[in-house]
Amino acid sequence: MIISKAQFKKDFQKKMLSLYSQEVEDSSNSEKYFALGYLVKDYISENWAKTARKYEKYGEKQVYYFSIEFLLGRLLGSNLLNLGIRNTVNDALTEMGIDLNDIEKIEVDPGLGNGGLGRLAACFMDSMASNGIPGHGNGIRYKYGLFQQKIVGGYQIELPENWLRDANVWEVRKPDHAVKVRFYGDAWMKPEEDGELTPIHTGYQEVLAVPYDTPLVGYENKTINTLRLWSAEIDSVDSGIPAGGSSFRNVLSYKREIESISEVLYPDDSNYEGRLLRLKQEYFFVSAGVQTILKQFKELGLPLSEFGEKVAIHINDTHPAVAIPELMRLLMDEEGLEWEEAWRITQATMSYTNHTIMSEALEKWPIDMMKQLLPRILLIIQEIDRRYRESFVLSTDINPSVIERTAIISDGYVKMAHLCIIGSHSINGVAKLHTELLKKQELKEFYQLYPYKFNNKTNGITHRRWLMLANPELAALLDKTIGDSWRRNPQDLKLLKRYKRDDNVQSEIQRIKLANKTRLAEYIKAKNGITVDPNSIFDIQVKRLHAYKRQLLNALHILYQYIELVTNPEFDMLPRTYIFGAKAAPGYYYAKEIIKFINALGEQVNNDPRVKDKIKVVFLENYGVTLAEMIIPAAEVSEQISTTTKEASGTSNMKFMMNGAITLATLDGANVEILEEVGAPNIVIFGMSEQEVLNYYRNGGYNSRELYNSDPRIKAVLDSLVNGFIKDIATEGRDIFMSLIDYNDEFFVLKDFDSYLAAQKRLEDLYKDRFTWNKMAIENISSSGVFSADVTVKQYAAGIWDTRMIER
Ligand code: BZD
Repeated sequence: MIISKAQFKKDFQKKMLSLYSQEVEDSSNSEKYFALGYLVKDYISENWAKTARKYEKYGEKQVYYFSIEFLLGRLLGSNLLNLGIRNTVNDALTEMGIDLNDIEKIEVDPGLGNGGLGRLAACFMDSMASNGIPGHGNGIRYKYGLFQQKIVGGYQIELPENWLRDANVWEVRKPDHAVKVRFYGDAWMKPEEDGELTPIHTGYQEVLAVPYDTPLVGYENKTINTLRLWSAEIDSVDSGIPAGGSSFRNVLSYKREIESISEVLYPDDSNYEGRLLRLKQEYFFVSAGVQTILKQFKELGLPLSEFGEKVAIHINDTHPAVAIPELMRLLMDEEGLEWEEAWRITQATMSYTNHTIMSEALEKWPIDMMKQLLPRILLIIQEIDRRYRESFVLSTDINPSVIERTAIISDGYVKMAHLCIIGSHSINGVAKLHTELLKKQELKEFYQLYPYKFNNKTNGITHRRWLMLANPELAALLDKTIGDSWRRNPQDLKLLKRYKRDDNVQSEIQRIKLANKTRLAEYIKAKNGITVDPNSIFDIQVKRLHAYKRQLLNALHILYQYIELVTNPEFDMLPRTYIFGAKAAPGYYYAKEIIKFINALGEQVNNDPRVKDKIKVVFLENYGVTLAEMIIPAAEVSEQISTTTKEASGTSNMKFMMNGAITLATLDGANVEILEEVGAPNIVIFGMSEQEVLNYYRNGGYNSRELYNSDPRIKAVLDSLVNGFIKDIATEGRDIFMSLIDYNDEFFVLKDFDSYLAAQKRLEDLYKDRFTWNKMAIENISSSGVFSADVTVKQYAAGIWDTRMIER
């Protein structure tokens, strides 16, 4: 959109008056944020309505991305950017004596996701809108996002994340579009006189699902898609009140029960009640979404048989898997279709992405739980399962044990990944290696049955948030050097390659990195009270804390350097600042112990005069999207050190690369493709190969105690965990020691230790030669374009959803 500074100023002043009855000069930063936010939403509104009409007019196929998480990050900055008015607004505000950055900081970062999966959904939303793909999100409007993390005495403490305390300027509540979702009751098939069976569902509880819509603004293309998040509300006091009647107390507790459905992201699932609530959440947003999509489709006046040509529903991991039986239910019970036709439409509509091969993360629900909560849905799943099994009756080349293992219902559980594979036309992994592992290991039998359903879609990130917004100085340098076509076509970043030896560009890259490091150093000083030298190497690992991601390997290497520094007069190293950011799941005890270990290590190293400031260890609390936007542009080393085969893709690896960090990596997930793109001289690879890891797992692991006894470095490091050398980790040190030695080092931390040390040394040698290092940084930036989510969503659109892009 185009707007003059003068017009904007007028609009802003008017908005301030209408909202707060006061002048801009007299307003607080918070008031300025809300006035600006509501004004930007007004700017968005016109094209929001138009986009919907345009899609309708051209009869465009619509994609609905169903995800239990959307980790959007702050929206003021990205909306201004995508509307194309960020510079104008910034200049106008500056003239009014206002700093846009100060205002942007007021916005709460809505933490409606755990990590990579939720952030991927958000990147895809941005990229779909920016490429004119009619793609909308469907999820839950949690009242509380992922917990806020505080570090107290080195330990993680969790506090509620009340992100809605102040108004959310971006959402629009649409009570008139509310729908009802049914839980509990009894369901059965009633035989009719004509021999037909009619589905009956009685005694259910009805929950009102109220949608809140958030605009998803495309980059300078007038496209505004919609993220629809559902909130659970009590319908009317006489619907479904439990036995005991509608006394005030009963109504209140009933209201609380209903509202708890959209209360918190990922409730504790270590007990039965928690798990039941999770299943409720899944069906809640899925049913509301599918009902609405079907209703909108019917308004087009087309026959239901064409549903799959006009609608694609994408199932982001198995959490929305009940979309499959839910669409079947609506098509049969509400629309009167026969099973076969409903099934054809459902398969044509649904597609599924798998995000993990970790078997403990694969969802399965006890049949009894499903029977209690979703009786009609269970009947449909049982019928899908029965027909699946029956479809093999005549085939002689399929082993019955294969059918048993791939069935949806077995051992008393409903297996959600199996439901997704059987009920969808497409299943994809999120990086080449991950997809290959699905095909040859985890889902091998399904791959043999349905090879045509399997495909790879390597993850991507939006270069608008992760480069343009997070690193404006680098973005400006790119514009100046190679023109600004990369903004629309991120693969044009490769034009920068020509400048990898250019003195000017090299020194600019280095200057910008230093500026970003300095900014982060100031933040660290303010937050953690630690002084770090912006001229030291900034070595960063930020991601969820999980044993397979191996923050422990990083920490043990720091401990190794520390021991060397204080015991070996010969040892020398370049000064390095190790930065961590990681939340541990509240019930994940071991992960929390590693957080404590890192903090204790930092406390000691940072304050030991013998270290002479060669090492600083910083743990930044409450890692999330907003913090990532400051941390990632300041990184020089990107730690991507998961146990090979365990990280499905990773996406922070792509963000770091795009910002000129050098990746220190195992050949896991998308690191493999990063290596392919950037070339071996521009990345530092270490660790076991996929084959070695798989072989060890097949043979029950390796002998870590032997390694401990034979490698003096490992022995010194591990002993210092338990002999009091590192203070204040008596319990944690012992538990970590035991996990590595007594429990045989499940994630090969020690097995990869030697190789990791050597890689760290190579990295340091490379850093000593600034010309080489800057050249590597430039190679990384210029090779990162293929990891733009724009590329990824276009592959989904062409290969899975069969959607067109609308002309900009
Ligand atoms: O998904 C992550 C994978 O671990 C990454 O390798 C990958 O890059 C991203 C995106 O594909 N998985 C998750 O983030 N998973 C979850 O957050 C999650 C949430 C709820 C329940 C189970 C898993």
